[in-house]
Amino acid sequence: MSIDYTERIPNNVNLAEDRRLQRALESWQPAFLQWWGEMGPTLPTQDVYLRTAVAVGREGWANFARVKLPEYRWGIFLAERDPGRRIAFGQLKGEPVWQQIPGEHRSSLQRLIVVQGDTEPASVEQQRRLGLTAPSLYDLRNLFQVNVEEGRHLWAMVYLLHAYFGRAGRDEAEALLLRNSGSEDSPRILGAFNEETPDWLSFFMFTYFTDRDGKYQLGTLKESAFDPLSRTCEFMLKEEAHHMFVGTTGVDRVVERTAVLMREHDTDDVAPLGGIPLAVIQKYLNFHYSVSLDLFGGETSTNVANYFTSGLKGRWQEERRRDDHVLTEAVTAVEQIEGDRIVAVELPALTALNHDLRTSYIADCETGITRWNRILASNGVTGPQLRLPHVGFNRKVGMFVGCHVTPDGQIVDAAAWEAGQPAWLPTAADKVHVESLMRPVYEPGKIAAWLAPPRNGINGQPLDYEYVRF
Ligand code: BYC
Repeated sequence: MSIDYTERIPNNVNLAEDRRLQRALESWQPAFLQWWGEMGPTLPTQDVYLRTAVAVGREGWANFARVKLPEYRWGIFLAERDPGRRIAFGQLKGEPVWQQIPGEHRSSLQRLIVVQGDTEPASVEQQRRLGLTAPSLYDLRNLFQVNVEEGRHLWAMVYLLHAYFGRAGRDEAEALLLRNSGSEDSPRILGAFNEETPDWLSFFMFTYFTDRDGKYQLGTLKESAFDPLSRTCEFMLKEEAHHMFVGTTGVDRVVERTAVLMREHDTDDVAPLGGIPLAVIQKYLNFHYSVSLDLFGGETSTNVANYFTSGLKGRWQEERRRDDHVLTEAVTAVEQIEGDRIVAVELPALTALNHDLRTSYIADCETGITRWNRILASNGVTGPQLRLPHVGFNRKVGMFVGCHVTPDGQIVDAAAWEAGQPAWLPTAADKVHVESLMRPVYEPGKIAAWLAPPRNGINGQPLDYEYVRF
């Protein structure tokens, strides 16, 4: 299914055949562009070497070209429709998927789409000033790639709101541009999207941990009985892979540089040498991991049980699971707090689906840890290792709220928590040091000294390619 680029809004949904919808979206478009101008990247550029989706199939789905950022062709792209697709889980398992929304599921689906949609512009807002301090043109280009695609993911959700939710959907689409990350009066909906991303270490951690929540949440929405949502998320996931690549390889490069400095100078204190100490990397990791765990909601949730039972939101890789896909009888082990201990108890699997998704996410996060520790080892750093903190550490959502859990998983009192914090979460001094390293490096082929160069360029281009022109 090709994408029509002759339209004002590029799309593969035959927008031209639905004049009302087309007009509605065309009237949202200037508001989006105004939002991009005010809340998008602050660094002025001439053009950027960007990937743009041109088809939704497996092969050759995107092309690369120099693009003026505000002229990026944001559009509406859904994965191809499978006419035989059936609901894979819940009470309606085996029935054909929906092309329209059953009235009784309207408000729940709208809520899910709004929550998903809200995160996309939020991340662009969080990252808007990073262009001023990029460690290379390669990294700067990657930042802008992530930003334009998050903008496109906003378009994806806005399309669904306009096409399927009438007046209420149009109002929600407007509101997505009115809430802002960190705003006192109208913040973004989910906690992690109101945190700052003030430096590139935070950006790499965000794209590793928070974008990975996006992967898992989109994976569950891809299972939805509401077929247009499923198809939208399927295509978003394709774009999302690069965002996590930016995070994974970004942290790789920071860890590699730190390890080299540690070995060459035989010290853990690489800060005076212009590196980021491993302990500081660990603290940033602790922070981003814990706020990202909050994005999975409570360990037990009747919301999620209802979403599953009614077919709105499935599980990660639903169709690969070897069970009845209905789960009315199933139980699962979930951590609970018992006095000053954390123990596992059996709970109905249906209400523990957020926990189920979070478990898959945590296993995926572990792959980064293994990778980074391998980089440390291969550079001769055998002592300290990176690790994920305990799931109860620093939590603001779910059963660990109000409970002081150390990265090791010990429940401690408020005084011990206060005393331990400087060793567990970035301190003001850590942030000042990281901030002091954030100086833009905009000469083609040059890289800031606090991280290693990337292994390869983008789309086969050399590392000294002029990825961004001013
Ligand atoms: N902050 O029943 P519960 C991405 C609310 S990231 C604030 O446990 P549920 C991306 C919750 O809404 C993926 N509030 O929650 C990444 C509920 O409120 P109501 C984004 C929170 O519904 C990087 C109440 O607490 N997509 O794509 O089972 C860059 C009770 O909670 C939070 C989605 O999240 C929080 N962290 O699950 C760009 C998918 N957590 O309804 C993009 C859509 C919970 O009682 N969203 N609450 O007023 C969902 O599936 C669910 O809404 C959640 C929560 C998983 C978020």
